[in-house]
Amino acid sequence: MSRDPRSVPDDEQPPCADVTDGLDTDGDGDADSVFTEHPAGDLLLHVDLDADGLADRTFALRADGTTGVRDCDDEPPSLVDVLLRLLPRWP
Ligand SMILES: [Ca+2]
Ligand SMILES: [Ca+2]
Repeated sequence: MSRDPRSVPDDEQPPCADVTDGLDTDGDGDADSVFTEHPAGDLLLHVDLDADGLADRTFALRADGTTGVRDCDDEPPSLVDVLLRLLPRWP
């Protein structure tokens, strides 16, 4: 069952997705991008630009065929948050 894309507000800021289980698009060995689906049916690509494990920018391919880019507006993570996210990747 699909939802009408018009029923979901467009001005919702995308969450800062955790990308540590995502794709390594630049081959440096660290995951940096993850795909999610918005309830309206949009396909979202969350990209971590500063390698802290949290997405900084979200690219949207919307159900109506349009595209968009948004920055994540959550508070920056604390040093402890970053270290806890990166710890599982420590050799
Ligand atoms: Ca990478
Ligand atoms: Ca980041």
